[in-house]
Amino acid sequence: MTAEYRFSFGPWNIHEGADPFGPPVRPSVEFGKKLKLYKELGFDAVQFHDDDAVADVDSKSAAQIEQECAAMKQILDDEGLVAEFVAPRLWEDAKGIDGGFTANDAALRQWAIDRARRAIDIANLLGTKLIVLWLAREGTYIRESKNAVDAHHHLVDALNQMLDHDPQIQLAIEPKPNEPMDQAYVPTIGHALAISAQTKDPSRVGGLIETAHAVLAGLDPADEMAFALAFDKLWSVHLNDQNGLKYDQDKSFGAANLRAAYNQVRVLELANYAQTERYVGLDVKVMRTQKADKATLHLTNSREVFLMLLDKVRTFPKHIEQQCIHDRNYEALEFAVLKHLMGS
Ligand code: 3MF
Ligand code: MG
Repeated sequence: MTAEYRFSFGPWNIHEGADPFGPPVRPSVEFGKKLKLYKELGFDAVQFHDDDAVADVDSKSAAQIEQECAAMKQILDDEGLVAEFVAPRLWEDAKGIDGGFTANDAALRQWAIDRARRAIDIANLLGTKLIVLWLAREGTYIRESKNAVDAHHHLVDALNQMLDHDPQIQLAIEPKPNEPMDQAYVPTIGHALAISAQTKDPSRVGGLIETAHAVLAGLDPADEMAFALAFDKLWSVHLNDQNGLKYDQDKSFGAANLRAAYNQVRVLELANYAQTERYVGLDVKVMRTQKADKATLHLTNSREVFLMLLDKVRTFPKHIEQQCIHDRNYEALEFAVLKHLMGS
């Protein structure tokens, strides 16, 4: 029996279309309305930032956090949705300006750890064991501004404190090589898993691979996924697409490189990812040009492309693959893949 894939996206994927050069072009959609769209669009799980669940999270008491999360959990239950993960949004807070866990100021490093602990509490209250760490500002604009060796120790220290805070929690690092920083400290899944191995409980520190981030690192997203899958460390994905080395585009899945998208689906399928019951997450931006009433097509299109490519993976003639590999005739194998993808 083939397991079924389940899909998630983050509420930030339905957005107003502002970019660094211009203001919003669509009205904002209220959070509750976004949640109502999930099932309709074919999605089962919500990716949360901590402050999506609890606005202004730093200023709230434990009791307030509990109350607000209970209300959010009730909405999720009513909609038949689950929380996939919670991610501490350190990068939007003024305190995180120099990075959180690797800030030069020890008091700010402590703030980041405290905030991450709150994100763990929120995850528990929303019913998920997964924390995603996109280490947005953990890096530098100029190398001389930090001691990079110390920074890695600070990162391990922060991860250890999160692991201590809750013996069940799992941490998935989402590597990205640049943007907003010139250089990030954890650019690839190799770096993420090396750091995992240095923590007090490597079995609870894994990764999330985003297509665009891998492309920005000059790597193949399917191979990045395979590396994590080989060691049972792929705990989520952010499928999208990226047209070369430029700003982080978060294009619809398959839109820039259909062949690479096919290979991402193929590697997930080869490793029985669906059976792990982890989610196929999307992290896609709608084009700024899109009218408000058609501003969720990037989500449904990405999901549909995934399912169409899944069908391509499952129907690829295995005997041709085996014969070509046996003959070491990869030219023929490549042509067979292209023909299959083009429907002939
Ligand atoms: C940035 C990202 C982020 C993370 C998200 C979850 C806003 O390039 O990909 O999306 O995925 O914050 O940690
Ligand atoms: Mg992402």
